[in-house]
Amino acid sequence: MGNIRACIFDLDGVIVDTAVYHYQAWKRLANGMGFDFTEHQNEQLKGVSRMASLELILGWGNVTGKTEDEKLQLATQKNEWYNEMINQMTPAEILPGAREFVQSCRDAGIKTAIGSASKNTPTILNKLELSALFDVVVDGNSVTKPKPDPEVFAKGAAALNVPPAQCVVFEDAIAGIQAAVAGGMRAIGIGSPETLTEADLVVSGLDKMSLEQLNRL
Ligand code: B16
Ligand code: MG
Repeated sequence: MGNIRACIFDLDGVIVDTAVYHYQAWKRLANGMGFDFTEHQNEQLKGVSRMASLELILGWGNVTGKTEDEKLQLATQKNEWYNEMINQMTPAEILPGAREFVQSCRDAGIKTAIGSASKNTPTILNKLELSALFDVVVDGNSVTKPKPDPEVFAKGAAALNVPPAQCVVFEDAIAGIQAAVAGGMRAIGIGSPETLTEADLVVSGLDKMSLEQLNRL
């Protein structure tokens, strides 16, 4: 199977679309502090860690002077609301073609991993009944440096015991593509070629991916 031995998948925006739940929870938090939070702003939080997202939102609302403790409380409150929603998720919310493509990789002997910024990755994989499809899960609980730092994908490759040059990363965020490239891996963008300009290939979703395309990279 070509020289690709491992596929590392971002979670949000690649396997499942949790952006709508993040949006609702952040909006509730922002509204509670007296300002609005738009879908356009939510777009800018894709792939961004929870605390970094909060900092951006406080900035947009011109909120200053919050202590670290207060920021932690706000992030915890948002996460509680977010968890109420993701705990209701079912496998019906897996994005089109995602399960099938990951399974076809495994059938071809290609190793599979998740590389996500989300600390809620285990809950989401569990709710989607996808945990068994991945050999390794690296998420926000085990990384210290956010994308575009390559740490999350480098850890995935190391845990799979596959050299970066033989790994492909699937990502929907610009910072995620940059993280893959910085880690010496090939990158497939999920989204639009106009946005994900540094990717080796861009497709609209995993339903448009095939093993033949992996071979041609
Ligand atoms: P949590 P990904 C990212 O996941 C999301 O895109 C981003 O919007 C979110 O803030 C981040 O996870 C942290 O999520 O609050 O659950 O730890 O795209 O890297 O899979
Ligand atoms: Mg993502």
